[in-house]
Formats: sequence, structure tokens, C-alpha cells
Amino acid sequence: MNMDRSKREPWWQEIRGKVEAGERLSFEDGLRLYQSNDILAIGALANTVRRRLNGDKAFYIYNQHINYSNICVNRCRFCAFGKDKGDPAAYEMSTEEIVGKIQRRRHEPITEVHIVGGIHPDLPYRYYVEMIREIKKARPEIHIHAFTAVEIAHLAKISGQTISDTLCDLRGTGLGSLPGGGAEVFSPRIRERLCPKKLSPEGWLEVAKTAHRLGIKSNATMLYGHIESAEERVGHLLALRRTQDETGGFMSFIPLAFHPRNTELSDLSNTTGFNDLKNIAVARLLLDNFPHIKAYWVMIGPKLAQIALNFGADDLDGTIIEEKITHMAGAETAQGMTRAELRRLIHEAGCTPVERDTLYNIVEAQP
Ligand code: V47
Repeated sequence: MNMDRSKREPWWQEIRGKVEAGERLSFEDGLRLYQSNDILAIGALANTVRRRLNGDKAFYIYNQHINYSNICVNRCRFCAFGKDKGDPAAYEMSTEEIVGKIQRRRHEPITEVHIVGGIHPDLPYRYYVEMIREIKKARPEIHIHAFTAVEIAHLAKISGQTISDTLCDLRGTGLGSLPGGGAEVFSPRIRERLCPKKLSPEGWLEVAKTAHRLGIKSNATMLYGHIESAEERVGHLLALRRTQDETGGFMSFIPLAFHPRNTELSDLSNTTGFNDLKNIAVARLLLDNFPHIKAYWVMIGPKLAQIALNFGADDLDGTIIEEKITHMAGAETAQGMTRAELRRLIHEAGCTPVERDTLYNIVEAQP
């Protein structure tokens, strides 16, 4: 059988030895792992790392997603969410609408609002500042996890400030941390073919580093399952690992499974369970300095996300409530999940469910 064969291979013995000794894996090790089909052995090894870091705890959060506008000048080929201004499906929410969405949930113990949107051609900087200020006014206790590195670079440009001053300004208004979207795959080949107008990999990493230097935490992602190679995936993960060595400011890594429907890449197939689990496990093994790996249930489905908790992941993300980016691209998962459902998934995977806030502080479980 597959697994027994790889267990006898010298490369596997070497990788296993390194992981057991807490040593760092190399680029070649990462490639070997991606090239192997021995998903059970790789997953079991990733799970030893996950247990070393997080014991039997698996995290979830009571959060609400808000996508304030889908109007986007970048129009990445893998994205079904972004629309041109004037498109009948284009929208932008007013500050009142955004605050209304949050107010309607005021009786729920939400701890995080996760806000991202497209790169809008003409919303002024004050729109973004007011959005954060008004949300904070409406629910001061909520952590605002908003604006990817791509949006932050855009906000710096339209406000005429440096990245650092923009982040300080937004933090002063109520911004808590940055979500990890927009990283895609850092390879120049992928950028040129799929998202030529998007902020460069260097730009993305610079925003993350600047945020971390200011004490603002962030997450990181990788969009996989389209035209990227194993080499490009490993290159992406190692660039994140180097950045984390410098700053220590990443909280979690989230592999994002590509959803092709309604995108310019709609001839591609959805990712497979095998590939989804492999990305979770390899990320856990290569990103030895990341405290958490998320199995984002919206993209891989709750059933596989549950299994991923035994393949290196220690977090399912959250209740979400209303998700647009993946659903516009054909996701068939629910729009949201209850806390009870998240806890049941975690329990039945043999882990202890722990409700966290954005910064991984433990939230007392509420009835
Ligand atoms: O930035 C776009 C990606 C991201 C598609 O940091 C697509 O806590 C799949 O970043 N198929 C948004 N993915 C999601 C995201 C995220 C999710 C959960 C938690 C956090 C966090 C971040 O989704 C986008 C883009 O990279 N994306 N189109 C698609 N068709």
C-alpha cells in the first residue's frame, strides 16, 4: 500500500526525523511532500505538530462577515465576486447599511466583524474611516478584522499617506487586525496570468511587515487548486515563513480552495478532498513558526474541515453569517454556521472546542 511504501523511502525517514526533532523543513522537503500521495502519513505527521502546538484544542470564532462593495478595478481572473462599476450586479453599501447589518445582530455574542471588499475606483478614504468609526460606535466591544493588504495599499494611495501612517490612522479609528486575503500565490508567473493588476507579492508582504512592526496582527492565505505548481506553492509558503521569522505577526494561515464557477477559469475543476487535506498538512509542516492553521469550512465544506482537524488544522474559522466571495464562485456550503454546529464538528473530531476571539484569546463559552 501507498503508505507502507513511502515509510520505507529515505526521503520520508528524513522528513519524519526532522519534524520529530523540531527541525525546519527545506524547499525540497516541501516539494517531496506535495509530490507524495501518501496523505495518511503526511496528515499524521502534520497532526503531531498540531498537537505539539495546540494540544487537543480546536478553535472557532463567533464572527460576522461583511463585504462592503464588490466593485473592483483589479478584476482577477480567479474571482467571481469583483464587478466593474456600472455592472448590474455591482453594489456598494453605505455606512448606514453596514452598521445596520451589525445592529441587527446586536443580541448575538459576536466578537469579530470581518470586512473586506473590492478595490473601488472612487470611494474616498473618509468612507473607510467612517465605516470603522461607526461600527466601533455601534458595538465598541467587537474586534474589527478588516481590509486585506491589497486594500491597505490602496487606502494609503488614495489618502496620500505612507502604509505605516494609514495603518496608524485606521488603528486609531478602531481597526484591530488584518485578514489574510489577497496573497493568492506569490509567483510572478501566476500574478501575470491571473491577477496582473493586483498589488505585487513584495507589496503584500511589505504591508504585512509594516502592520506587524506597528503591533497589528494579521493572517496569511494561499489560493490553491488552479494553475499553480507544487514549486510555486512551496515558494509561497516559504516566503510567508521568512516574513514570520522577521516579525512574528501572523496569527494563522488559511489555505483557500479555488472555486471556479462564474470566473474566467470556469473550465477548471473544483479542488479534491485529497488536495485540500494535503494543503492543510503541508502548510502545517512547512509553516513551523505559524501558531495556527485554519480549515476554512466555507471553502472545503464542514465535513472535510472536520477531518482536516486531524491533518494539521486547529481552527475552523467561524459562524460567518453571510459569505459572498466563495458563494459567488459556486460554493455550495451554507452561508453561515451556528456555534453549536461548530462545537459538534470539533467534538466529533476528537478535539476540545475552544471559542476564541480574533487574537486567539479564549472567550468564555456562552449558552
Ligand atoms: O482575498 C477570491 C480568495 C479571499 C476566489 O484572514 C477565492 O481570517 C476561492 O481571505 N475561490 C477571501 N477563493 C477569503 C479570505 C479569508 C477567509 C477566511 C478567513 C480569513 C482571515 C481570510 O478569497 C480573497 C481571495 O484570495 N478568492 N476568489 C475563488 N473563486
